[in-house]
Amino acid sequence: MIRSLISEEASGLYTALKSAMNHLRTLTAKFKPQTVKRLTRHHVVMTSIFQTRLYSVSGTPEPFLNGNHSSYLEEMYCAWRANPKSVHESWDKFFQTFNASEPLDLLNNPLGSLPAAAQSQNRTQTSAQASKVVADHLAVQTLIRTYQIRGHHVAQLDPLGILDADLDSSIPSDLITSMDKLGIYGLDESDLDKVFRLPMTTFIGGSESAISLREILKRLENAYCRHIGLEFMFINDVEQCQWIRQKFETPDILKFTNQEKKRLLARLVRSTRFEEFLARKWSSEKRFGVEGCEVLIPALKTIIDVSISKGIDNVIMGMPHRGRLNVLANVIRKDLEQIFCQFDPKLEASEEGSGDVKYHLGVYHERINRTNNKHITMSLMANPSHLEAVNPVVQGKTKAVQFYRGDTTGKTAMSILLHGDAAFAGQGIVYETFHLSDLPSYTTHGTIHVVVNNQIGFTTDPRMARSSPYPTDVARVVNAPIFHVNSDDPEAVIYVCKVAAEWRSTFNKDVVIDLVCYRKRGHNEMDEPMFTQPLMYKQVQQQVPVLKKYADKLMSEGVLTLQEYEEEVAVYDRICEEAFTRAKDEKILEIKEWLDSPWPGFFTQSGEPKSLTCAPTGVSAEILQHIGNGASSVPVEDFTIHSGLSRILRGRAELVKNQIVDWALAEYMAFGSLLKEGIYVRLSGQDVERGTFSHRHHVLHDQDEDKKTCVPMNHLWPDQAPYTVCNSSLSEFGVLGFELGFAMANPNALVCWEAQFGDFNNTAQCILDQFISSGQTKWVRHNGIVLLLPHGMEGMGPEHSSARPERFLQMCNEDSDVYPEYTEDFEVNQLFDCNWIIVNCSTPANYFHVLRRQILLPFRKPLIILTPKSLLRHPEARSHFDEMKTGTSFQHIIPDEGLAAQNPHDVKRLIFCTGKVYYELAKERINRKMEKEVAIIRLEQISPFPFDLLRVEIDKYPNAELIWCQEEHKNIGYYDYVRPRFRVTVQFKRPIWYVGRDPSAAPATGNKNTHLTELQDMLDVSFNLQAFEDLTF
Ligand SMILES: Cc1ncc(C[n+]2csc(CCOP(=O)(O)OP(=O)(O)O)c2C)c(N)n1
Repeated sequence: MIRSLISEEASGLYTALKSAMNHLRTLTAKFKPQTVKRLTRHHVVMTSIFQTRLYSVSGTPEPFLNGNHSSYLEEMYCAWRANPKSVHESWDKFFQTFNASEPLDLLNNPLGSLPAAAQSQNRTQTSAQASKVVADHLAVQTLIRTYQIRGHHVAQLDPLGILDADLDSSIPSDLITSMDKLGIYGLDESDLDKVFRLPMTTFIGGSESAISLREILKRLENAYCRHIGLEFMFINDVEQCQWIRQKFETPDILKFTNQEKKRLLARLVRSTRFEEFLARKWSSEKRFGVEGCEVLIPALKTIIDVSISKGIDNVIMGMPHRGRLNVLANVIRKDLEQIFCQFDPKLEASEEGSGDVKYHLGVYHERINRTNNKHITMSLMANPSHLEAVNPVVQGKTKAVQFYRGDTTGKTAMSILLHGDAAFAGQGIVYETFHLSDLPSYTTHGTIHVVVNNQIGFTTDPRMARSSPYPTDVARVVNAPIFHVNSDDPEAVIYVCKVAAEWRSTFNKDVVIDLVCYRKRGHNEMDEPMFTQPLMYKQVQQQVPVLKKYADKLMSEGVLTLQEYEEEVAVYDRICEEAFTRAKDEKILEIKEWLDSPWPGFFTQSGEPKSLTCAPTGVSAEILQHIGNGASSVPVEDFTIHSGLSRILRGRAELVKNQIVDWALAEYMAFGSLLKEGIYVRLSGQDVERGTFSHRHHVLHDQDEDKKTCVPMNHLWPDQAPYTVCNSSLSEFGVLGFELGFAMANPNALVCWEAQFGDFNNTAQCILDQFISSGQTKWVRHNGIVLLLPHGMEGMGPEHSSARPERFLQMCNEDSDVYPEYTEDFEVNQLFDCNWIIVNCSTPANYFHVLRRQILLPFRKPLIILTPKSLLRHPEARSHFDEMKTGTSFQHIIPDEGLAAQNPHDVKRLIFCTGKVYYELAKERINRKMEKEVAIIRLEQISPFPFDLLRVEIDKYPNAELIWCQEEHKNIGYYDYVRPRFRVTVQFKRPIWYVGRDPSAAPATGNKNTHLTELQDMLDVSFNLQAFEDLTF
């Protein structure tokens, strides 16, 4: 196939050369000689001026005279024009020939035949020789490029020598693995000692610009096919490709000083001996050791050292189980006794935290980096078992750290993410997180990814675990270079890590290091790997540990003596032994020591809230007025907004004039007033800038100029805190995780994530289950993230109706069967004890208050808000400034304030409900003229359950029948949650009847008529005072 391609290409070569030459003549004629000279010096500039597309996708056959070759030709021609002596004499001859042959008629002439226009034998011969030289040069250039693209396929990456890292044992046909393959390029062994001028797109020559083909092959082999496999030619940026080529192709670049070698050995000693120490002391404990990839520790330390030398002083890391203890001990440098004591079964857990330490809790550590003597902060984020789920959380926290220190380019804080090979390939969140990496409001300006590619996932062979050649292919979507490296070559690993850190610092883009290694034991130390991977583990058993291999190497090089090596080992063993002794004195495991994001000054020294009160959340009418004006106007000159939006703003102005707010205005006022108080507000999610329901409009777009936008919220006060509102990528898992991480960095910020529709929260279920609902209990970590989940049965069908409140409620930690003890600070105490707060506000004012309360509380809890859809524009769903003014607060319940409340003894039925259904019930009550007989009470905060307030209301209506009415189906919504709580509230003395839709598997009907019938049925029963007459409870 390739052969036929080449001969086809060869016959077209003259045609292509002729047109290229004609093009060149025209083009260079336009340049002054000076320009030509400059272009030859700056290849990168030149290629962009000539607009050649340099890189094709790896694996596709490249046309022989594609843009790349023609750019080479251009390069040569420009150099020749500037100075004929500057190019090889063969090129000189070639250009003389072509320049002289005017006009050329080479069309349809096969390679090697004579041009019809040739006038003399001499001239013909010269021309033929010159064309051979050109063809050979072009062939060599193709060959170089082939290695750059496909060399990694034959690199020796697997330390076990069993599997191919790309899961493909075939050798690309265009790599020169035997001399006969030179024929593919029209070359043969006789060409091996011919000298070829090297193109600008390679650095294998070092200081030489021309070398023999034999040497070219050797150097390409060294750079691309040994222990490092590089994937970068898919990157659409010439400068970045050149940078990588220069880093890896330059001859002898992989040279280490003796001091560097010794440091590397010392780090390998620590990594290896740490695992061995744990194995000796706790032979029957799971450790998820890093054995088989001990080089991980020196690798991470190199990344950190180099990054620090480039200006980084804050590193935020996320990693799975494998090697976590070793990373804690030897990278983060957590006290060893703190790690060892966790293996003691007698250790008591401290009051807080569920003791999920060894493989999951995070740490935060400030220390001096010994290599640079710089003060640095390192944190490892707490993570659940769910592999890769921590990735977006780490990114969010990193973004926040950068944001709060004004680091807009990621020069001082960065993230490192570790991955397992199976998880990196298999988990979709990896892809979602990569897609955040270059978005303005989400970028952390480059993450260094390190894959511990032990070529197995639990018991699963990689050939059954992925469809891509490498586990890292997902990174190609963001043009991140991927450096595969054989982990048994520590120097190659360290070099790759150094380049990766420099890459991040130079280009502020992601990069992946694939440490191809093995797993010495089973998935954990108790597992038998021979059951499933017998051949692999026969080889593993014969494997010489990397520490021994490297120590032997250094000793054979004379860099190290045996005595020095043994001392290094003994010193570290002693450190471990001493820590082990001290660990025995640790009696209590203080989980607080394992916080990845401490909030200095927010809590007392002992980690308690400074008070257990919450100030009223209202603000002055002037502030409301001011924000209202801001929300109804365009704060900048010469800005043309859409006429429809002008109408909306005029409508808002009218409301504000009358001291009325709708939903959008209430949100504006909550955000705006917090900004005034110096609280940063961030709202992120799909289409949040305008709002899915076109009600928000926080970003105005000029109708005449692209990308000219204005965020009026940022123009409210001169000294206000900044406001970020950002449309996210179409991801829930990734973006919610990101915002959770963002909220972790600082308690004094309101961080909100909005789902497009509430039901989409379930694609982020892992973040909800593993982090948000249980994070504090497992990891002592408070978090005040706010989730806005549009919810409501409005006939839109099963897909857009339910935010699944039942799931959130089911995960609340409150005891449903116990009436809580009432104290003076009951409300705040209840909030303090809960794992998250769930509200369904029925008025804009209450929405305003609950958002503000989130910040005024002396602690942080996640807040889940079921937000409205039709209520956004419902004429009744409005609030007066009076409900938001100074002194007012969030109402946990909204009691009936109408006729029923005036004569409570006459009330026959008391309906409890939450959210939008209130408006349907209230309207129906008016229609039926039952305002005196039926009272309606709205539950605004569903969890924690307002037991005390409800008891007061129930007692107030002694003759009323109690009903829970919800528009959701019986098995969905709130009923299962409220039922037991109502029962304890009434001390099991009165029944509380259910009114609502029947149970259903789908959250809503897709048929509009059925929807309306169901609604009417529900209203009929709600106001049928005989409906439950003969029933007992
Ligand atoms: C999301 C998720 N699914 C399944 C598991 C169960 N599990 C734990 S480790 C593991 C294998 C991981 O393999 P790999 O990513 O290659 O890491 P390694 O253990 O080999 O270091 C699996 C499937 C998990 N922890 N998380």
